[in-house]
Amino acid sequence: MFRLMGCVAVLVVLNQGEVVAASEQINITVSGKACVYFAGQTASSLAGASDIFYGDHLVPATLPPFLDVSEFATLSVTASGTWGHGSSSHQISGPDGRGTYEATRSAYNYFGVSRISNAPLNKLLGVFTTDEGPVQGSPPPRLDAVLDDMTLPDLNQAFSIGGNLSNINVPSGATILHLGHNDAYDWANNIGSVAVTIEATPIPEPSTLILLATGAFGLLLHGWRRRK
Ligand SMILES: [Ca+2]
Repeated sequence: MFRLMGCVAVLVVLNQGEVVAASEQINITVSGKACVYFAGQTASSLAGASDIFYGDHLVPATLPPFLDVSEFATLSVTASGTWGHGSSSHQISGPDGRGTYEATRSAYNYFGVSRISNAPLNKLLGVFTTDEGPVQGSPPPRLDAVLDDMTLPDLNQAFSIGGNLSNINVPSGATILHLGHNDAYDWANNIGSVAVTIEATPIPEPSTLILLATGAFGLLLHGWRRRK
């Protein structure tokens, strides 16, 4: 009888182990016009603003596409396609970007997302936020795409993704990932788009953990009965 219970427990462990490991695939199209520094804004956030770097550019097309990450622990991203600037032949590249590093204008600090350092023009970027969005005027410290680990961004820090980045840690409290295109300013004249695929690994649920613990206990009991 105890041996039978042990076997049942093993089956529970295997079954629940599959649930924990199962990832979810999400596909999302990111326009070349998408700006991660506009995460959490609306097209009317700056109606009438006079700053030349963003006053005319916070429009529906430049708001970054986003996805709900509240249920996920890690994300692995791949992306393909081309995007660029202004016309069909101007500064085109894939999501890994091109040329030298492109620094976004400091005026974008206004929105509360810290600007990535040392990422090439056109690189695919992301930023994690809460549902409330970033705090205007208070961006966190900037990440450096060369020196810092891009799989460990904090809330409201733009980070560099490119065409392939695995096991990005969803920071504590994050509910949304926003995606966009690295540019200095003026996202509104950009062209093209990138197709992004995200393999998202769920956060283990407490009920799953309890079942795993129950299964482990069953294994121990099974071993103990066998030795006895
Ligand atoms: Ca541009």
